Amino acid sequence: MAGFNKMGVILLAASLGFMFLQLCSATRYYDFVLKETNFTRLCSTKSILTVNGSFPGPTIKVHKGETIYVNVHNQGLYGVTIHWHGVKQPRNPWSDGPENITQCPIQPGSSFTYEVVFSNEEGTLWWHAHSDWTRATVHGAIVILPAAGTKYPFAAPHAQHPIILGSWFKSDVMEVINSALATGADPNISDAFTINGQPGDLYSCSKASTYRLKVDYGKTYMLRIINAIMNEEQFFAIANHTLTVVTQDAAYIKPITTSYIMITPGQTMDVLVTANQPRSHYYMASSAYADGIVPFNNSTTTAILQYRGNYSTPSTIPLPSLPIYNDTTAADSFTALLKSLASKAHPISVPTKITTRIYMTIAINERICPNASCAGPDNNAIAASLNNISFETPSIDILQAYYGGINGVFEGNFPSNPPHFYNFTGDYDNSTIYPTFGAKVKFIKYGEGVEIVFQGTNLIAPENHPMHLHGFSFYVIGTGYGNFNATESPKTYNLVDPPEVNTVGVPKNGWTTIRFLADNPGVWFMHCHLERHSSWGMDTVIIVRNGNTTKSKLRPPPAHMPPCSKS
Ligand SMILES: *[C@@H]1O[C@H](CO)[C@@H](O)[C@H](O)[C@H]1NC(C)=O
Ligand SMILES: *[C@@H]1O[C@H](CO)[C@@H](O)[C@H](O)[C@H]1NC(C)=O
Ligand SMILES: *[C@@H]1O[C@H](CO)[C@@H](O)[C@H](O)[C@H]1NC(C)=O
Ligand SMILES: *[C@@H]1O[C@H](CO)[C@@H](O)[C@H](O)[C@H]1NC(C)=O
Ligand SMILES: *[C@@H]1O[C@H](CO)[C@@H](O)[C@H](O)[C@H]1NC(C)=O
Ligand SMILES: *[C@@H]1O[C@H](CO)[C@@H](O)[C@H](O)[C@H]1NC(C)=O
Ligand SMILES: *[C@@H]1O[C@H](CO)[C@@H](O)[C@H](O)[C@H]1NC(C)=O
Ligand SMILES: *[C@@H]1O[C@H](CO)[C@@H](O)[C@H](O)[C@H]1NC(C)=O
Ligand SMILES: *[C@@H]1O[C@H](CO)[C@@H](O)[C@H](O)[C@H]1NC(C)=O
Ligand SMILES: *[C@@H]1O[C@H](CO)[C@@H](O)[C@H](O)[C@H]1NC(C)=O
Ligand SMILES: *[C@@H]1O[C@H](CO)[C@@H](O)[C@H](O)[C@H]1NC(C)=O
Ligand SMILES: *[C@@H]1O[C@H](CO)[C@@H](O)[C@H](O)[C@H]1NC(C)=O
Ligand SMILES: [Cu+2]
Repeated sequence: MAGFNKMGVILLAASLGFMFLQLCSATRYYDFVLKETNFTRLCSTKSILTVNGSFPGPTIKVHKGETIYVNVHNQGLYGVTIHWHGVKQPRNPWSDGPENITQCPIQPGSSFTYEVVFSNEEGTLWWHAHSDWTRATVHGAIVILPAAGTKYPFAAPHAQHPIILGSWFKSDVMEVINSALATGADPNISDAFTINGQPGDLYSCSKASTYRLKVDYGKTYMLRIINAIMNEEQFFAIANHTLTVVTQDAAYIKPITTSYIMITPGQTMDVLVTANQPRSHYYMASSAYADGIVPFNNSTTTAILQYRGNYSTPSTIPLPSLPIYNDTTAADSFTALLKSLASKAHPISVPTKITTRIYMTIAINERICPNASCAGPDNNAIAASLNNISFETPSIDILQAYYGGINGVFEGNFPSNPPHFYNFTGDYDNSTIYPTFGAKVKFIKYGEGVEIVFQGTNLIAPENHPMHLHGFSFYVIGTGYGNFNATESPKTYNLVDPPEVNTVGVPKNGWTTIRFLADNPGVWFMHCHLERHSSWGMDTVIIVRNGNTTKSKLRPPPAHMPPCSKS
């Protein structure tokens, strides 16, 4: 230490501090390179669109309230956009992402920088492509740590790992959706589910690459679970281990101790797991919760929770017992446990003054096919709708059209009620089989207290629909089976500690009520997160108008939004 004088130590400390600052600011900029990459799964190799050649893509890590910039370079074969799922992006829909809703696609050979503005989110969210079905392979985790100087509302875990549930299709996903839309039939189902990109031991040719999570006995781990699956809700469990769920959709909940979870596409949950079992290997596993009549892949994806230490490799690995695919009781009894933490440090604020009420039916429909030549029901094409309007995506983004006053891109007449009332969950009402089509949006004034009742219907193929809203989180204040009853149903509302989420599963032939304050001016997509339903038109757009102060007005657009192609 002879050479070290006091000044040297100070200089060293100063330069370390400088390096630290540089590292911190460096993490605020990300480059995403979209490109085709070959992957081998289920005994065959195919090219998929990826970010930086990885599936799932890179993890983004921020602290609560930060802003990051992500420069997306498209070296792929077609136009793509990226969405920051669950990030509210106050006043900044320009960087929200859904194709032709808030921007036109980033064309091959060009790039676009997203400014991703975090506010009160804390926990786990995710990013994914929002163009056709590209999100199947273009997605990754967003980890949002507590702000500097604040803590988790529970003992900090020893380590944390994203656990991303995905779908794997042997064929090209764009062909899967394009051929389904061309024939009017259901799209082909996926060939496997994956955990962190790997199908796991129960699928052929997959054993060598199964994802392994190595743990030390006695330590507690946080699994940041993301359902990035295209079309199926999931049950997830770990053999012999108890799960403690502490967040949902980047908001703290009252901890739930459970042997399994049910998670819909679009949702995220942080789960604490203590490695307190004999040192060995244990499967974590996930399979579909599918309560409809549509086909799905009834297989199980696995990963291995593997204790470190000296022990002989077990000859068999225990599998958790997951509820069977149609166990609605198991799904509902888990979902019923989700309640906001609603503590002093993490308060909630459920709107009580409701000034905008929307009653919205959710349905699978038919689109009349010339000469009855389609492969869907009644030789028609399958469609889907909200309030009997099947959303048709325009070819100029709605945000640009709204901001710039371009006529003819969208209509502002999305209705606040279904076209007529009938027994939605009982009758097969022929007058609503055929929806109307168009890009109809719902305008809402800045500052309104909004309540939406989602009403499932029994048309064609009823099932649970995970409804997702961009630009907001919302409180799920009530849910039930059958038709919403304006007298009876509100008596069951929870205004004390309802969960605050960005995606909610509306039960099959049931209803769900959500509330939020319309405090984020902009153009915000709302849609079912089952990808095939969204492709069929189970979508709409909410435009929250500007308020009367600078802080309640939309920001101006960034300099270079991707241009819309002239066609
Ligand atoms: C992606 O790859 C590019 C270059 O190939 C690199 O500069 C960038 O840091 C990578 N991004 C991430 C998030 O890893
Ligand atoms: C993927 O593999 C195919 C067939 O082996 C090959 O022709 C192609 O160049 C590969 N693509 C990439 C991006 O490596
Ligand atoms: C869909 O599945 C059918 C039957 O297995 C197959 O013939 C067809 O090629 C598949 N289509 C796509 C786009 O994968
Ligand atoms: C896991 O639990 C099962 C059922 O309770 C038990 O039979 C088995 O011994 C446990 N496995 C290990 C490795 O502890
Ligand atoms: C589901 O996945 C398994 C395993 O990959 C596969 O063998 C099967 O063909 C898939 N399809 C169906 C309809 O189950
Ligand atoms: C799905 O698999 C379970 C076993 O895991 C089985 O009991 C059930 O019958 C299967 N259902 C269908 C529709 O294949
Ligand atoms: C769930 O599916 C199984 C087999 O696929 C069947 O035996 C059982 O009756 C079904 N349960 C319900 C509630 O539909
Ligand atoms: C978006 O608009 C472009 C033209 O600007 C069009 O090529 C593309 O198909 C549209 N995307 C969707 C999902 O409609
Ligand atoms: C609606 O239909 C369901 C299923 O057939 C039935 O149980 C229910 O009683 C009906 N409700 C009304 C109000 O008729
Ligand atoms: C209603 O639609 C169903 C399915 O297309 C058809 O079978 C039935 O005959 C129709 N009923 C009436 C009254 O049109
Ligand atoms: C501005 O808007 C708020 C509601 O967001 C309203 O309470 C207030 O009266 C408005 N002020 C003016 C000057 O219009
Ligand atoms: C709502 O429930 C009340 C009973 O409290 C019943 O009288 C009324 O008919 C129901 N309304 C509808 C639309 O089913
Ligand atoms: Cu749906």
